[in-house]
Amino acid sequence: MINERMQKEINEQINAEFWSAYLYLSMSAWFTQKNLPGFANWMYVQYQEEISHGMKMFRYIHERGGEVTLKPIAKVETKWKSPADAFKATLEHERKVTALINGLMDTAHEIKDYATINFLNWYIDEQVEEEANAEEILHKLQVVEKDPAALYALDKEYESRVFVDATLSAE
Ligand code: OFO
Repeated sequence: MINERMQKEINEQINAEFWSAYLYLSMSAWFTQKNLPGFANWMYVQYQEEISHGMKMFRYIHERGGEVTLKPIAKVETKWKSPADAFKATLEHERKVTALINGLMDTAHEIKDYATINFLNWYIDEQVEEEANAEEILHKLQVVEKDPAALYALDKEYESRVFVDATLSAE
């Protein structure tokens, strides 16, 4: 049976993951409207990943005999000043998510919930990747920003990104 405080905090994180999904879906729409289908695809895959991050927690709570409580999803931004601005917001958001995951890990250690420590290790690794990906694309965008031909060439690179379902990966 999962500890009540841990359950509450993971439920809050499910909401944060679904909010992230909503944010990236909004960015995907914005990139589509800007005629940048590669970045729109990258953000759509990111949306799918965030749903799977939330679902991985959803399943974990049930596996531990707990209760999932879904909360309302707060509104998200719908416009950004530039592609680089959208990725700057992505990086800032992922840094916040890293801090949230670290907070969950602090609780798991405090209450000696070893199963949840193990479970959360996957998210600790994932956040390293999430921040690195956003940072790399932001740097590339800052270089090409004033060169439309280079921006379209970069956009092409992200057309091939595909979704990997986190709920299927080992914990
Ligand atoms: Fe779930 O990793 Fe991004 O937010």
